[in-house]
Amino acid sequence: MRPVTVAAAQVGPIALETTRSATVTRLIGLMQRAKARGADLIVYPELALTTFFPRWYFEDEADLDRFYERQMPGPETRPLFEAAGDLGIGFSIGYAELTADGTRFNTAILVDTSGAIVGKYRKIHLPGHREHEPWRAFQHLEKRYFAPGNLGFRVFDAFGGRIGMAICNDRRWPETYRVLGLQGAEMVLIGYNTPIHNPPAPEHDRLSWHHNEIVLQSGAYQNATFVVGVAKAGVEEGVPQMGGSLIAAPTGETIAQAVTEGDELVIATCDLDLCKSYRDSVFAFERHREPGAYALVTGTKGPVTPEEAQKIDPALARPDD
Ligand code: CDV
Repeated sequence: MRPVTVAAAQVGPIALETTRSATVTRLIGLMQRAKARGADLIVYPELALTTFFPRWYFEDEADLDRFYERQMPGPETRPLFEAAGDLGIGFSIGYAELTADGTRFNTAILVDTSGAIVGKYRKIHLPGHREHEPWRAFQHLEKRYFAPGNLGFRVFDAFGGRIGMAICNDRRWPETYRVLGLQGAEMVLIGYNTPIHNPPAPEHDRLSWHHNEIVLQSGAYQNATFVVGVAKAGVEEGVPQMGGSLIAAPTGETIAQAVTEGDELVIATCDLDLCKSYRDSVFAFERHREPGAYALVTGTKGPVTPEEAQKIDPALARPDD
């Protein structure tokens, strides 16, 4: 057995004016409670240090800067790293990153039980829109405020296993999990901020929890990995965001799930050896995958006509005798 006790630290709303230090103190409280309940690793949501600021249009780029971290740890976040080191617990957290060359990323890091950063991921699938769209009840300006991640989907050997990270909208895309699965990921950590109301498609609203659960479960099952989904939940600055934080096993089952829309620890002890049974049988990639038949997956970004598809994958044009 290779047990890892993981705590999905669902976080309730963070107000616009809440200070970084107040939020870090709150996150440390969750960390202490997780440690008391035996956790080796605590996972915080996407952009966990501030309110979900892409819901506002800021005309002046300078107004944005207060939401971003220029260093990690920085003066206000260092106490989180120190608490982790003192308690001997690892963590993963999402935050807005502003690099030295001025690039903005939606980032997550993995920190080991000594308080050292051992992995970084920058969000690749950025949802929403780039321009101000006043008709919406609220904005979702991730495409404006972040560049697409440039680190790919990497795995990190830590906590006695192989860990991958993804962020929010990434969880809806099978490619995310498959790229991590092909590198042997045994646990994928995914923080999210998901408004229940989807302005361009309000007919999806009632299905938010269903969609969350099916993508996390299928990502886990189809790639023989645990998946930890962690929400920033509740009504934040007037916008209801879904909770539903959960831990899915390689069986495809949810083994622990939040019951509130506020601060809540969702904890499970995950035996990473459970991944092996699926990876050695139905999802033994090296025996059963047929990448030669998947040319369209990387050969086009959007839908193509059947004729265009044949140019990308000549097998689609072959006479069927
Ligand atoms: N933060 C996100 O990436 N949110 C998206 C919403 C906008 C659909 C999500 O996929 O949950």
